[in-house]
Amino acid sequence: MDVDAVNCMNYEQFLDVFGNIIEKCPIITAAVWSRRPFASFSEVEDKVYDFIESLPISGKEGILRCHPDLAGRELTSGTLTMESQQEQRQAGLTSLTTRERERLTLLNTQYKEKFGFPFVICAKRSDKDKIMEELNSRLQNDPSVEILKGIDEVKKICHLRLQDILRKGTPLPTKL
Ligand code: 2AL
Repeated sequence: MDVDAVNCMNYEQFLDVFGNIIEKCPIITAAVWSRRPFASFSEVEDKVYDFIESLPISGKEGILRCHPDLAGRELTSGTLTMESQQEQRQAGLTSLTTRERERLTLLNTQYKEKFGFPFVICAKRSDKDKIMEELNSRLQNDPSVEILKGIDEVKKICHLRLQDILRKGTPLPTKL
């Protein structure tokens, strides 16, 4: 997909393709659509990050809260978004032993109790052992550090989702 195809998209088409580049935050995609035309595909990504950076702390926390737990209830019940399902599977979270799942659930709960938002990490750049290790270590951080770390991970997730869209391509929108 080249940037001309992106610039030709109407709002609904843009939302269809890019609506979940930040998990369950289509408002970000909706805001970025107003920043077109984009000079390149990577400018779409830059505008997403500009928008996130412009948010107050409460907005950044809100983005983190939109993320599902790793190996949480939604994974078990099959209600994750398609992207999240694929990411969690690739990190090996669909094949945890009972003991591993219980440990991750306990750490996730402790993290949420301390910070008030879920632990977020780019699952595709990790695996179940690294996730467990990182969760244990990040639990010791101050809340201000964890917001920054969490948002950094959100950007990594967004980058890979955009790469996926770019790789798969999308049919050229037909003009209405
Ligand atoms: C996720 C998710 O759903 N995909 C990913 O890479 N990370 N969730 C999370 N809490 O880190």
